Amino acid sequence: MSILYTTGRESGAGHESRTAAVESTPDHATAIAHPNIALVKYWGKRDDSLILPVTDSLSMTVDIFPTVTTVSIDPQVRADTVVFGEEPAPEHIRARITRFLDLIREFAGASGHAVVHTRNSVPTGAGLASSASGFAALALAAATVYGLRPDRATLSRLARRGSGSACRSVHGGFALWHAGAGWGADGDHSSYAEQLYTSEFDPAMVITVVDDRAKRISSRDAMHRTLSTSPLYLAWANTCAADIAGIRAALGCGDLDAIGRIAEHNALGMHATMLAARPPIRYLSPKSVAVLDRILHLREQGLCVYATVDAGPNVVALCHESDAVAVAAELGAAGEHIRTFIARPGPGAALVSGGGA
Ligand code: 2P0
Repeated sequence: MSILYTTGRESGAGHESRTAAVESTPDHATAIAHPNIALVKYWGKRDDSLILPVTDSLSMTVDIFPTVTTVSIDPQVRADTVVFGEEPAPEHIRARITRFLDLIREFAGASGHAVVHTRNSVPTGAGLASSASGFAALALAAATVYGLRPDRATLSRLARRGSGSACRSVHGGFALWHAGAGWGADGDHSSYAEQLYTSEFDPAMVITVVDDRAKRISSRDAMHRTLSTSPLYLAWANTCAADIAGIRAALGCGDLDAIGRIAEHNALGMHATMLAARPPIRYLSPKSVAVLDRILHLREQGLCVYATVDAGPNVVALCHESDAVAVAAELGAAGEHIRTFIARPGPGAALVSGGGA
């Protein structure tokens, strides 16, 4: 039996980039999207401005911590306005969102400034990046109010321009981001995520927050430094194609052990590339290592549980859903002030209102 986690229409095609303008365009649209956790990481861009990655990556969209974003066109305002929760967004974020809206407006041949309201449900400082869910929701809501009806591949490409990992949150369940080939328009058209079909199985993730402080170096800067200075970078990047093939095969037969084994070595390999960067980047903390040790210990006791770690100290354990509560209890006891959150495969980006949601 195949499983498809989705709330939206899928398209595997990547080249039908222009989408039909809708006949009647709503004056506002609200979209929801969830974060994703990569099992084969995206680490390194071949083009910074188009956000074209060096390697393919593969992730699971989760069912917790959604972002809900409303975009309204307001002919009265003289610049885009961005509100996070109840507060105006900091200027550098407003500027990044305006650059993204400019892209959407250019793509749609539309004009008019927007008011953007975004609400993240990630608990403050949970250490989970909200840029993936944020730009996936924003891409869908903004495309809709500016009169586009993008298919999933095109929506994924648009979301990628906001933040690379956002192109995977367009899809529910497991998604593969094709790095694509070439540069400029060729690269842009060929770099998008598609949803992967899986056998029936019961994956869960235990998100283990060991440190909720802001990181000292952003993933964008860390990625750049690793690519330009780490002698280990190419060795790691060269392993990603085989890791993707291995996980795709394992998804096809629901082999969580194989998925976890590959995800763990891919993530630790990515951290090794950073440790070898100049100057080095070390996101893993003593508490991260304590959690990694617990995961190893649980595995030695016969549990199917594996680790992945993003660009930060927090560890995500991949396990069977039936083991998740026990795994969370064990990992939560690895040190003081550790919080755990259990996630399952979640849905793709979806319209909540506007555009015939
Ligand atoms: C990932 N990360 O695959 C990897 C693993 C972090 C570690 O995608 O520069 O915030 O906006 O494209 O998407 C974080 O990178 O970076 C990320 P930009 P993004 O999930």
